[in-house]
Formats: sequence, structure tokens, C-alpha cells
Amino acid sequence: MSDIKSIDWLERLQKDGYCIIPDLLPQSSIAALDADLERDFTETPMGHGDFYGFRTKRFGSLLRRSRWACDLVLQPLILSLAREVLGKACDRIQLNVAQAIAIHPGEIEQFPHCDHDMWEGAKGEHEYLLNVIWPLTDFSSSNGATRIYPGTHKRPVESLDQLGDPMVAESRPGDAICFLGSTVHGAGPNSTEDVRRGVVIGYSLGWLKPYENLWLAYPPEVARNFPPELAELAGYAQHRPNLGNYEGQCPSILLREDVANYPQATDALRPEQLAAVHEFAEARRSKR
Ligand SMILES: O=C(O)CCC(=O)C(=O)O
Ligand SMILES: [Fe+2]
Repeated sequence: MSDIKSIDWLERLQKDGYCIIPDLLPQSSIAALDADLERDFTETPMGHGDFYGFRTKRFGSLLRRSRWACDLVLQPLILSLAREVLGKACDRIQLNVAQAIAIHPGEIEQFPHCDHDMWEGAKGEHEYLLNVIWPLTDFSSSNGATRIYPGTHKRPVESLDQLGDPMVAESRPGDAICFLGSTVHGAGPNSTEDVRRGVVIGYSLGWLKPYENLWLAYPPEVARNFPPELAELAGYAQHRPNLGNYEGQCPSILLREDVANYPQATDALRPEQLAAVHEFAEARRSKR
């Protein structure tokens, strides 16, 4: 693994809007993930639509398709970057997506876009999303390597003419291509005879609607087998105050063997909220 510290990667990410971290995971883990997904890549049809691409295959729910996907989602340096980038604007981060993308020969360049445009909220105050693309095959300028437009996270882009030249994320299995939700990027065209395969793992503010429906992708009987940190990222945690609760409780109760028939609605508040409502309630109780 590279000896550049996480603080330096964070600086690059914030300065340029992206960074490519070499050799972050062993090539053998990525190869094992790719092998587990082989059948899914074969069986999945080409996408439909000018954004998804007509010669591109996509499928999600990676955490239930391969046990190796967990190593990508929980990679410690990536998680610390995600928490640094997003932590100031939320109580906890969540998994936004875990999707495989195969760009087939003949695919055209994807529309350059910012991934945070999936949410309509005001932009500019804070980031909404950190995305990490993990190549499963070598990414080259001719086979569809992601194109990233450095610095676009810091300036308004009103038309595609203002983008300038992209940085082509040439990379190989084990590398991690990280970019902010505010950075313009898109998959490149594939003019080769080979398929470019990759996986995108995204992390977003825990109070947003995630891109991938986590609870359908990972219902309790699936998430029950996840390590606790993974289950939390995959939707089995509340975002204080009380957001994402199940019957007034943390949805992680559904991962236990013994789920109460009548759970007790229980506050999950941030400390300052807890203090404020407690003070108010105490004053009202003492007046009775
Ligand atoms: O596959 C890639 O290189 C990028 C795909 C992408 O940006 C997207 O689908 O939002
Ligand atoms: Fe994208």
C-alpha cells in the first residue's frame, strides 16, 4: 500500500475533487470479487437509457452477491475519508450504492455529470456524497476509464464547453478512484474489443434517501450475516433524531433472533436535543 497518509489523500480530494489511491486492496481480493460476479455480469442485460448506457451492464446489491464486496465497503482509509468529507453535515454516513458496471465494446462516452445531482437540495455548503470506483479490470483511456474533470467541484459549470480536459483515471485492480459528489465525471467510451469492469461504492450523508434501496437490497435475513459496522452502513441504524426508525426503535432490532411483537418507542436524540427536551419535560412534570 502507498505510504501517503490519509490526511494527504483528503487534501488532494478536497483540492482537486478526486484522488486515485494505488494498491489499496490486494489484487487477489478484487479478483475473487470479480470471479463471484462472473455469472451476474453474463446474465445481466445491457442497460436502457442514455445515462445508464445501451452497451453498459449494471447491477447492484453487491453485498449479497459476494462476500468480498464487504472489504471494499469497509476499507478503513476509504471510510475515514468518507467520514472526513461528510461527517460535518450528518450524524452518521450511510452506504449510498454498491453497484457493478461493465462497459462493453462500442459504448460511447457517458454524459459528464455530478452524482450529487440525484438530490435536489441546495449545493455548495457541504458535500453530499463520496464515490469510490474500484477497477475489476485495467482501466485505460481506450476501454472506458472514468473521466474526471479536476476542480469542477469548486466552480459552477453551466455548459459542457466549460469543462476543460478530463483526467483519465487509468488504473488497475486494487486501486481506488475517489471523487466527490460535486465533481464532474463520466465513464469513457470503449473503443476496444474488451469489457471494462468496475465497481462503484458510494457513501452519502446518513439523512438522505440513498440511491440504492438498501432495505430491499439487504433485507434483515441478509443483513443479519453482516458484521455490525456493515449492517449500520447498510441501513440498520438510526440517524439522530429518530430518523429511519422501525417501530420507534433502531432498525437493527430486526437483525436479532428475538424481535419484540410490541417494541417500545424510544428516543434516539443528539445530546443537545436530549438535554433540551429533558429540561422542558422536567419543568412540566414539576408543575403538575
Ligand atoms: O463507470 C464509470 O466509470 C462511471 C459511472 C458513473 O459515473 C455513473 O454511472 O454515475
Ligand atoms: Fe457518476
